[in-house]
Amino acid sequence: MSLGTLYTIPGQAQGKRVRAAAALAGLKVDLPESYVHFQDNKKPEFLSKFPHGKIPALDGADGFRIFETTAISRYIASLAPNSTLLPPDPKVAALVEQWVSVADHEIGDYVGLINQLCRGVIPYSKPVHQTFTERAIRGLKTVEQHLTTRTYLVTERITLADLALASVVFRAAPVILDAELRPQVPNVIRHVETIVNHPALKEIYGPLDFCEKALQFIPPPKEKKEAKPAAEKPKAEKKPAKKDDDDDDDDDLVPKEEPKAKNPLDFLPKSNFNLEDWKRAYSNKDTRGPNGSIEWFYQNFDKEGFSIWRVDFKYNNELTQTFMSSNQIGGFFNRLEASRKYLFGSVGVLGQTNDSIIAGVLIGRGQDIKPVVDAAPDYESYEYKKLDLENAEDKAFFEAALAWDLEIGGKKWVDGKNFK
Ligand SMILES: N[C@@H](CCC(=O)N[C@@H](CS)C(=O)NCC(=O)O)C(=O)O
Repeated sequence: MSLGTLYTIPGQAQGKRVRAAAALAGLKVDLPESYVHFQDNKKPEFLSKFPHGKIPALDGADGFRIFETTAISRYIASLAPNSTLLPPDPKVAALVEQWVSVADHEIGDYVGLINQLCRGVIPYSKPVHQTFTERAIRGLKTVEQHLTTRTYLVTERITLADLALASVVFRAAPVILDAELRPQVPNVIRHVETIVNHPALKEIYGPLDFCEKALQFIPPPKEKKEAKPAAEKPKAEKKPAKKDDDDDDDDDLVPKEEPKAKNPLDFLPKSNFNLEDWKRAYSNKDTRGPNGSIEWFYQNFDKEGFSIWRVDFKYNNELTQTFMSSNQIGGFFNRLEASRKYLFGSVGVLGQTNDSIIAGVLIGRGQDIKPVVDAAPDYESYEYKKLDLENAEDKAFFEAALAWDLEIGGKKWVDGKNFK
């Protein structure tokens, strides 16, 4: 029999912690049949059960309700006294509590705040970002030191402390655990790999998503003032003025472009599709209709030399205000600067505040998008799917993203950006 319904969403690390506790306790929890985050948790039905309006939250089959990750996990562990999750000895149990607290408040809270700073959810401050990073690393190093001589945090078996640490480190992987930091905390990495690969937990966690470089905040680009080529001066921007370019003068925040070695994309066989001409056609012409830029595109496109991709943001459930989602796209495009010669993009925010998604299309040099987009350190925050213009659905998607009238699952395009 099921313990009840656990409100969570598949990618939520805190939800994974609760589900992992249930799996190791030998208890079944159901996930809700339909739950739309940032929508259903704001409804009176949800709030009357869980007044804080956050997930995870457990709606017990016996009528008992509880929210907050730590409390739900602890409740589940206490229902399975024979599991190893919460040892009965008061001192050992207190040590479990100690490491849960270190994971949550000395690492997890800072990782969450760094993520929100970098994604523009909280107004960015470089010193604050640095301070939070230092504090998270201090927490990680304390755990690292402790794990040097131990497999698990408290006993010889997995306790709630291990599940707490693993869910926090799982969440930290794409945010701060980059190629430079990982070798400094090898036992933390070994620990999280042990937990997420445990046969009973593997399906719950899924793969770890370590970053190459820690997540950074890049302010939206300032207006480019330089003159356009005289020969074919583009018409005035046809898209609405963007309201997100901020006035931050701290140039230190913008990574300086290093002179690069020749890009391997330059060695691809020559293509007769001129990306610059396309960018001009797109800027100067109406998008749809006779003599529009889509018509120009089909007349000139070279599918051997270039490929077309659908792009979707992986963390839509973290998006709040649509203008912030738009900043997210602006930041991504800004970080793609080094690929300007190889890339065109039309990406938008679809939906409304607290219920939006980011999706669009890219046209990239070659048949693989990775060498084009990996110029942006956060390129892995997006999913890429190659589109086939012979396929009517893919073609319609491509055209709608170019024309900024794309609609996905009832969510309408509200704001967009072009990478030109
Ligand atoms: N203190 C809570 C935090 C959980 C939390 O932050 N949940 C987020 C999703 S990751 C949420 O439900 N946010 C909805 C909202 O802010 O309205 C816990 O540990 O369970």
